[in-house]
Amino acid sequence: MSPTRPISLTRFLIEEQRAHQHINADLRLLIEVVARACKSISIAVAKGDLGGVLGEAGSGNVQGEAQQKLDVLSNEILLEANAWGGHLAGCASEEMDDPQPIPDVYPKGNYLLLFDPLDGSSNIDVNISVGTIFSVLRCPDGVTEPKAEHFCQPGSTQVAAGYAVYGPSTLLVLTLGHGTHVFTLDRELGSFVLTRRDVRIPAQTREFAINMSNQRHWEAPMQRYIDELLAGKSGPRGKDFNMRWVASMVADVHRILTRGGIFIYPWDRKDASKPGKLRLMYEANPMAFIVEQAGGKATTGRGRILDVQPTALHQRVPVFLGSADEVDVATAYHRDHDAAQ
Ligand code: P6P
Repeated sequence: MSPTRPISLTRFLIEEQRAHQHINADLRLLIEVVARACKSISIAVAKGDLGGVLGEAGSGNVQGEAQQKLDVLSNEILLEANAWGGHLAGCASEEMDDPQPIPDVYPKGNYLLLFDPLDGSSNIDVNISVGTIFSVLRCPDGVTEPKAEHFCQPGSTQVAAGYAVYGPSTLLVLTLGHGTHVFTLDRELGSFVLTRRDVRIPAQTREFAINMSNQRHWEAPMQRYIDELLAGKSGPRGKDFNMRWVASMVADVHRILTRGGIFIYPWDRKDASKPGKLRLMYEANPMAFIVEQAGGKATTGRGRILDVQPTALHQRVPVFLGSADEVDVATAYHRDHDAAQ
């Protein structure tokens, strides 16, 4: 019997469109356009020094971070790819202060696309995996020039979300609300091929991901939670834990999607004015959607991330996501602490 032919992203999306009414041709086109843009970004990232695009761009973004040349290039690739298709009303990006409307010369669609074009870009110059994160929302009826407030919808309203991870292989991880699926870029074919359908995150784990250098700045329940992980089998958790921290959210989340774990970026006093480091609209929300569709959980330490009502396009939140049982344990430390106040 001949081996089953690999399922391309295009075939997968057509089959999903047949199976689920809310997946229409415009959404299918949107995902294919974003996937094609991620292929172009993968090629640019893989050139490294040979591409002349390493190092800083000499500009800063709305986050106050120095932009890498590849941040700016990746942002431009995504904007140009999505301008002409007629599927979008507008885009918002970590790299742009304000949303970008679709140019008037092109038809406008009913979707809003938000992205972090190159997450973890501070890792590029040291050749560590980076990625692109994206989120898809519906544009409110009658809005043709979407403003920031039109993007500020709870993560539970997302119609699709995904990330590309530019690692030893380039992967596209995607959810349209019916499971989380992994596609691997076949560089000979030049297309993404389905390699894992309906991924499930193990409910329990012995692995946590956090930047321990911030420990002295955390709230008391966070200190206690991590202390008890570090106490291992002789402590209250009764088992030893391992730690990983890549400092590329896409890489850390993909590891957790693959073998379980908990990823935490909690609030800390380093910059007490900010509610967290990671951005809600184009980091936390898409990753939360992907993780929940794979059977995991995602909270702010006090509530479900997808239920947060956004108040600003670039707002930040604390993030606890991954193996459902471990996220419940970590969140309970915070809720118990709050209840005792
Ligand atoms: P730190 C990358 O800048 C990022 O936004 C995420 O990809 C990553 O998880 C986090 O910040 C790393 O933060 O403080 O460890 O450098």
